[in-house]
Amino acid sequence: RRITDVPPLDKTADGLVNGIQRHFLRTLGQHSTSTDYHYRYRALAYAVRDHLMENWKSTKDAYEAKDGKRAYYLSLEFLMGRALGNAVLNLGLEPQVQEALNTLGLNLEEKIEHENDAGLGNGGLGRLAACFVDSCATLQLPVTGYGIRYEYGMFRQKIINGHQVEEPDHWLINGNVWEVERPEYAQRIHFGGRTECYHDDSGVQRCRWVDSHDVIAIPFDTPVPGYENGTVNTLRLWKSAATDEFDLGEFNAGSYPESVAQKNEAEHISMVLYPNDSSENGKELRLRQQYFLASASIQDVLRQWVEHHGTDFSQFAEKNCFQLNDTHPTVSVAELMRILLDDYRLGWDEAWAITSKTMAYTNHTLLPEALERWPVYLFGRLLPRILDIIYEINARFLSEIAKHWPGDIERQRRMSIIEEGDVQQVRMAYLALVGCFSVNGVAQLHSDLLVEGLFSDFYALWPEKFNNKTNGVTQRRWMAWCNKPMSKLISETIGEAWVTDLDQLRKLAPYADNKDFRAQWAACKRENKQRLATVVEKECGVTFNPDAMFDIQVKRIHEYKRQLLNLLHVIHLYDRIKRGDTENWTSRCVLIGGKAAPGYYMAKQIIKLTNNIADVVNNDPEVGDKLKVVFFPNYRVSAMEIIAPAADLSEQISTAGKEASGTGNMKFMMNGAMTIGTLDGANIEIREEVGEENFFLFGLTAAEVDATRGNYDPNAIIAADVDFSRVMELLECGHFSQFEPGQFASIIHAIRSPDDPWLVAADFRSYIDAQQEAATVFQDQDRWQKMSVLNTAYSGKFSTDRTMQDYNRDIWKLEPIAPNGLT
Ligand code: DL6
Repeated sequence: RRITDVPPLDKTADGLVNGIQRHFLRTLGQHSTSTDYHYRYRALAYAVRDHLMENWKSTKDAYEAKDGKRAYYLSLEFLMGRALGNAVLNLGLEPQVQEALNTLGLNLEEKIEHENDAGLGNGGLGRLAACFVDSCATLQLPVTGYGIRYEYGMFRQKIINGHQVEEPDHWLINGNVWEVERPEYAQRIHFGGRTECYHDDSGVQRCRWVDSHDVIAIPFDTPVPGYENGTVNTLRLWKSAATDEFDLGEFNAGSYPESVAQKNEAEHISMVLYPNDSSENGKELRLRQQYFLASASIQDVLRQWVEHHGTDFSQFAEKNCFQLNDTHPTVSVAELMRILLDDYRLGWDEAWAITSKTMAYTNHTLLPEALERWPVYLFGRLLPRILDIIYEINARFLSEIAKHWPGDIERQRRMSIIEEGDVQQVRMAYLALVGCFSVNGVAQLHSDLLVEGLFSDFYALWPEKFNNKTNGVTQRRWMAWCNKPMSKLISETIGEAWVTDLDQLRKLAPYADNKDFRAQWAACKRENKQRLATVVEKECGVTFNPDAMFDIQVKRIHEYKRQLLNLLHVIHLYDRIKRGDTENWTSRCVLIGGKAAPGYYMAKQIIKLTNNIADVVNNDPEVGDKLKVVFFPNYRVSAMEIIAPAADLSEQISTAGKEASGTGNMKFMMNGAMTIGTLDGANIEIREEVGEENFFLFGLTAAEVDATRGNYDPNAIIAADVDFSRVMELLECGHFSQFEPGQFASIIHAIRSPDDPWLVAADFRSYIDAQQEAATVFQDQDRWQKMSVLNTAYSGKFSTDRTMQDYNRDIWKLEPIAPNGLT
């Protein structure tokens, strides 16, 4: 018998019971009296994972047999969240798992709580990557995700005396059932050293990287299951390790710290995720992480290529595509060049033709501080050979510019990959623009603003490179899994096809006029609100009334996202209650959640202000149920699975032109929340899809925001608006900082500053009015529920299945491949 001759798995509840018992006893060594519930979770997870393993293997075999084109999604972040529920859903095993757990006296929801979120991302960009790999598996596209296996993910947020306190997130502490180590595919990564030039056997001058201090990259693979289709794709995450575990000489000589110094330094690379979502501070370790990911992943792809095709790279570009998630992995452009030139001895032109047909770049932000630049001296010290190659790419590029725009020195300076100045810098976005055949933004407005502004010089040169790919989210996690009551109602009403074809939801639209359906819809929403209320009570000690409007803003805390504007509205409502202006009052429960970058003072002040306002409002008997406010601590993927289905009102209130797309906005819409928002990012497309009558619009447009600069007088705006003046008075008299005088001085100053880039005051009045309109409509529950149904019905565009089809049609051009005998 062969080692692979394993009897088929039993998919029945009984089979699962056997699997759980077997893993509990034989894999984990537990016995019946063991009360450590974590082991019960793991036994269940192993039993479910068993059902993925064979499909994983058949998927790989099918991809190899087909030898078709492959794509690789390179990202410093994959915010995967929990895996168990997603696997159960995608395998179609939920009824059997429920039954098996009943038999064993266990409960699925409870077990799921034992899994730590894989929080290997900051926010939207990382979660997008997770939704992308999910959709690729469902579409049976041969796409591999490549990232870093951070030992510590996004920090855990505690709130102490209203302040954010960060704690390390050791998510791997109890082991990780979902990963498989693949030491046989480890790669060696160079750092430091120098470039040496020499003549090869044919007398051609070549270069190589010598005297480097190397690190080993060890891959850990996570299965990514498609929805009931037999496909299981791979997310390959790299862990760093030393080339030598320790220096035995040093150890024998009695100096233990020195003996493990190299090991420690190497392991630092994959130790912790950088918790900054929009500004990188030129940290050396971050550049190490970026190169580590790029080099390990590209070497891995080339290893597979050479295994199957030898060193003939003539077809490489036709069969491979790297999608670079933001500027973070764009050093890949130079790394692929290096390997082709130095290791496989291709000529420059040949290597460049391959590289520039293989690399594609996605931009995720217009904020200038998020466009990474690295000091040349740092680059040269850490990656000397890579810097040589970037210089050469730049020299050739600048001569192209000179030919295209003769004599235009200013343009050459503007477009150069190397920025001149006191400290020369490598502009990573420009390296991507020069080296990639495709450059996309993540919503239509964002893509338009990129070519009109930030990248206009490059657009003038290569208009054909630029395209838009509006983001999405996966409806499997963000509806089918997290919103069971609504999913059930939808499937009973229009069938189940929406799970893999979200446009099907349009069939719900006529039901918006059906009173019975609306009542059922409202009942689902209420159940979800009750579930969130229970969590809020536990986490924040505040009682949310499920009949009130749940008004929610969850996302990273950043000034451009304008949580502050939300707070000004809350203060306004509080002021109205205190003044007795409560006729036809709509009760609200306001929930704000999100993490602030640890070094971002203003963001942390916004958290503190939220908590202080919440203290005053929630403890005032005169306010009672009319208004409740909480700051939801440690916002993360698994929290959003409870929050999104419960929202009535989705706050998408960034300064127009600043939010590239947003994806939380899509999750809320899909779950039947109404958006209150500016014309920013994907809000514009959400409004187009659902119709302007089902969206609460306010605020300046991106063009008006630009026109307001230099011509902005917030103090005059405040003085001319009685409500606004009263709000500022409450803030300024210390009403929310009774025992902390001056606590919010910087916030007050920011609102009143003519230089406030986020124009909070400019949008105050139209925001308050839009909020009032939302409150009025909420009182007409018939109308509200109708709008809610329509929001879900028209959310089909915002599935990552559509986004991935767009990437595939325009950029990757892959053929779907079904594993043998399975569809
Ligand atoms: O594309 C995913 C996501 C967008 O939805 C957000 O609008 C955008 O802010 C975010 N961008 C980043 C990049 N920041 N940095 N660096 O996180 O991407």
